[in-house]
Amino acid sequence: MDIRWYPGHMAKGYEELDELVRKADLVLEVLDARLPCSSSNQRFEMILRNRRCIKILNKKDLADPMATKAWVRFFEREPNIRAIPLSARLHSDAKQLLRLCRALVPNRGKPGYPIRITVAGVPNCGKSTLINTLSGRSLAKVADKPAITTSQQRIDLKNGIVITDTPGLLLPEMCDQEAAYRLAASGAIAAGAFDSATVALFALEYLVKRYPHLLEARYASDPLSTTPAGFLLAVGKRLGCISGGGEVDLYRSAEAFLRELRSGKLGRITLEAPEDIRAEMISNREEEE
Ligand SMILES: Nc1nc2c(ncn2[C@@H]2O[C@H](COP(=O)(O)OP(=O)(O)OP(=O)(O)O)[C@@H](O)[C@H]2O)c(=O)[nH]1
Ligand SMILES: [Mg+2]
Repeated sequence: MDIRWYPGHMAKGYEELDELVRKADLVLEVLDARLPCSSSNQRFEMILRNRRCIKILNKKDLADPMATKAWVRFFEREPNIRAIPLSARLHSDAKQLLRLCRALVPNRGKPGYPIRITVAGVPNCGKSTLINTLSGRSLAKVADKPAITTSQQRIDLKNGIVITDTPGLLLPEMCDQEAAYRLAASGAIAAGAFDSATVALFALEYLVKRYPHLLEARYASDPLSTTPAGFLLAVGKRLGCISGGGEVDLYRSAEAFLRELRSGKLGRITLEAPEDIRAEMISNREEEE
């Protein structure tokens, strides 16, 4: 079953974002550093037009540092694109971001002429957390669940910057289902909108190839667990997801695994590398031909 999740506030969210961006001096496009391509929203390109934009690779503390470096190089090959890795909860990172914002909009940030910043991104990527850290107060609602912010919130940082939080937005139709699986694995899609076992097995297939040592270190009770399904069983045994009949409960195991993956229990993991995306694009093109 394909993943599709487009709650009512999102259509309105696009219209309001379009209006907001027209008046913005700078847009912060927040991506998830663990899936920088899959967490990019193609509709933003149209909405942003030629607005000045910084791509923020947030949750860098959860992502593989080597992969994050590769993604920054990948994005910055395009002229005029700035990409910076960040942990939205860190004040030092937020301060550095503020300096960059001021440098990019030197003609504003004076009394009566604030720098107007819009923050946009997919759900649960850390937009509201970033705004709270920038303001030094908990003004925006934050939770580890997608679609917490459902309408815009304008916040005056009282330092010559006015910043607007926006709802996380996804595409109405998710044509790229591999991207949808990564978004689901990261926590950007509501729990009821996808099958946990399918998404867990999809993530495990990648981890078996890229990060087998992390899987083995956390779950390998059985040295034969080298397949995604084998690891899911090992997860169930390790975390005690056992049904009444004494068998491993695969659905509970999948949910427990996704919780561990999202919270960084396995270690720092990135779910896609620039070369994977290039390979996927080539194979999709070949399938279409
Ligand atoms: N580890 C880690 N967690 C983060 C980071 N930034 C945000 N989070 C967590 O991610 C979850 C979602 O954060 P929010 O700020 O609510 O995300 P959002 O983009 O505003 O989400 P929506 O309002 O649903 O669009 C929360 O549990 C945050 O604590 C980060 O840099 N590192
Ligand atoms: Mg929010």
